[in-house]
Amino acid sequence: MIGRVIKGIGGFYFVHDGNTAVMGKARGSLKRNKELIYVGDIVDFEIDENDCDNECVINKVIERRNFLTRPPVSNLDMLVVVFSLKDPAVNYPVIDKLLAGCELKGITPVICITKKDLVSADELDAAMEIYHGVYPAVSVNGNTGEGLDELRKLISGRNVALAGPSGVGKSTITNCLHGDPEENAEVPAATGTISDKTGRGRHTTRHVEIFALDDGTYLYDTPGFTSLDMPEMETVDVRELFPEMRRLAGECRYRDCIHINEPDCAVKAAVEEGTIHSSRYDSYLQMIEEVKKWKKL
Ligand SMILES: Nc1nc2c(ncn2[C@@H]2O[C@H](COP(=O)(O)OP(=O)(O)OP(=O)(O)O)[C@@H](O)[C@H]2O)c(=O)[nH]1
Ligand SMILES: [Mg+2]
Ligand SMILES: [Zn+2]
Repeated sequence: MIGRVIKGIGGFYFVHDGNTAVMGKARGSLKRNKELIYVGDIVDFEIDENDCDNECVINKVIERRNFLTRPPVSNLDMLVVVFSLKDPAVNYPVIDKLLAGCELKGITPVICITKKDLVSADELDAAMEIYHGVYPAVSVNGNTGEGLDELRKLISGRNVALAGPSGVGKSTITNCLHGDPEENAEVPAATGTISDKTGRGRHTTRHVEIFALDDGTYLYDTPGFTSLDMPEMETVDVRELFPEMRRLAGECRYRDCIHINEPDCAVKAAVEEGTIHSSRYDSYLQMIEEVKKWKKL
């Protein structure tokens, strides 16, 4: 049988076959080869007839489409980059780096701004404007459920994870989206409160767990991760990770233009005109600086 690993705890895995989850373990040969099983893996498994608890044995991991190491998840096709503008405040370079990581991994990003109840309509509009025409963006109130239908539509049928800083409301959204926890035979994702002293959330979600929604969406709830592993790269590679810059490829005077000090640069012109948002350009400059630093090490 073919199923998806939706949770792993201490050598035990929960495999979802499209209807229900069964608990199981890896076949000895997998363990001997030190083959890892990631949450998100599609696996070949069978029910262990000798086991009265109807546990299963995982025979084989089907080839992964992609995987992340922190957190260890596989086969994502979409990432919802979640952040709030207040409690906690947004750090755009961190968000943009996460978006750039998606570009590298071939994962489609979607932006979800939470806690819209804590800021003015103008503040929210200004934030949405940054990603307008670059990535789909929704704003939600996790407590009332406002905006969640729009998010539901965007992620429908996808293997999707929520990423973003701690305390922004990822688990709150996950709980709203997966609705009936009984059906998943799992407890709802833990939510926590922002610690008053630091203004940062406590990391209440400590492991990765996938919730199967009834529209075919596989929703991954993860600890608050804010970055994806970035490989070493050249400064000219960074521009490829910003879709709004990629679109202007070939329009600068120099083909290897990195859009900083070169004359006749289409990107700098777009930033001045406002068709590329200055916040995105600032994040780009920061990433270029980081790449230069790595190269000096
Ligand atoms: N005012 C307001 N509070 C919210 C909203 N969404 C979530 N919260 C609150 O924010 C706090 C943190 O929410 P969580 O869902 O635990 O955050 P998280 O992103 O899962 O955090 P980690 O698991 O630490 O990564 C909780 O107290 C929620 O009730 C919202 O839209 N508005
Ligand atoms: Mg959480
Ligand atoms: Zn340029």
